[in-house]
Amino acid sequence: MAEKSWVRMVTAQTPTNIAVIKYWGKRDETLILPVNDSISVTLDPAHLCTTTTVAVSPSFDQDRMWLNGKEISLSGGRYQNCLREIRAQACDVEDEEKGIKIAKKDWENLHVHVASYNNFPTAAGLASSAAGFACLVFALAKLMNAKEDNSELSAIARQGSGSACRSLFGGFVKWIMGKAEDGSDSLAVQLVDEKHWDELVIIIAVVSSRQKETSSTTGMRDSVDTSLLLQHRAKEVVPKRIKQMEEAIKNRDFGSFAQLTCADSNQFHAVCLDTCPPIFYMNDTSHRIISCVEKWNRSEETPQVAYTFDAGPNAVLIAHNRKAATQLLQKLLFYFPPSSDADLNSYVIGDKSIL
Ligand code: 2P0
Repeated sequence: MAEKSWVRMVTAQTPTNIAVIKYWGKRDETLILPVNDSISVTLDPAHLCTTTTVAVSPSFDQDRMWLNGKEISLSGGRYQNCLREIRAQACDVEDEEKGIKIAKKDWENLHVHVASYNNFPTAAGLASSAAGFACLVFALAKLMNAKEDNSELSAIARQGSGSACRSLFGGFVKWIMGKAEDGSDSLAVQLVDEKHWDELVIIIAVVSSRQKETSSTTGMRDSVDTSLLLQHRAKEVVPKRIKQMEEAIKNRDFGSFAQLTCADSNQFHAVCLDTCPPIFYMNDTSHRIISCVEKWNRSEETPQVAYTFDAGPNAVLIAHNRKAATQLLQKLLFYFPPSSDADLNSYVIGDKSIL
């Protein structure tokens, strides 16, 4: 290895993803193995994304990480698992321009520094950990010249946060739950790329940017331990919905897509209510948004908008096309005017900017 003064850096950007068939419940908490398959849509990186710079230098004496400018501990098992797994895949690096040469065996003695920024509220049900771990693993893989493809990297990102495995791809992505005990077949695959259904417009109504009260990890654990509905959902409901959703996406069948997306969001929140103690992620504003979309969809020949809510009150609204998105924004602004008491305070436009 060359002298101590060099630093090698890589920067990557990874968008967040929104599940249309939800992941909720683990069968193995350490390896992060889910109780069912899930399907998500990845947002345009221009909007909700994480930007991560990773650096390695012989002058670093420990692994360190800063999130949105504040140092955070890397001692947690999830970070350690990702760092260990990616280091195991590290290869020789030769950067002639900078005169840097790192042999495969050197990586176990080198430390990394990580600086990560989210351009959206952290831990407010907008899947910040998904973009964060996906970006960390992707950036480290580039830094360390790991040869793994994105599906193989997804199985590493999964060990940071389950939903992170789906952010390694654009378009619509399926996380296959897998069967192997070691988790080697629990990984993400791309169903279709971002061009396949590009007339969809995703609008996120930020109902609250406060941190959620029940973390997904704790909530899932309680649901697995106490909810009978979760057992029924994982065994009977999701396998059928996954097949139907794959068909709807392949055929760009918005009516089926919207029906499945809304039903799956509602069942996920029903599982949360069926958990002991019950978990409330949505609030009154979320419920009003659902009513508004349901009423509108029923007044049309086919649904115009799908809604889905994750572990927080924010609404992810997927409009059939630009026209439906424009109408949706008009309705949102009418029912939730920014100056009223409603705490719906901003709109974040994902996927395609329509403002
Ligand atoms: C999803 N969510 O499929 C579901 C829907 C929230 C509701 O994945 O414990 O942060 O890190 O694996 O990935 C949020 O859970 O949980 C999530 P961990 P994660 O997007």
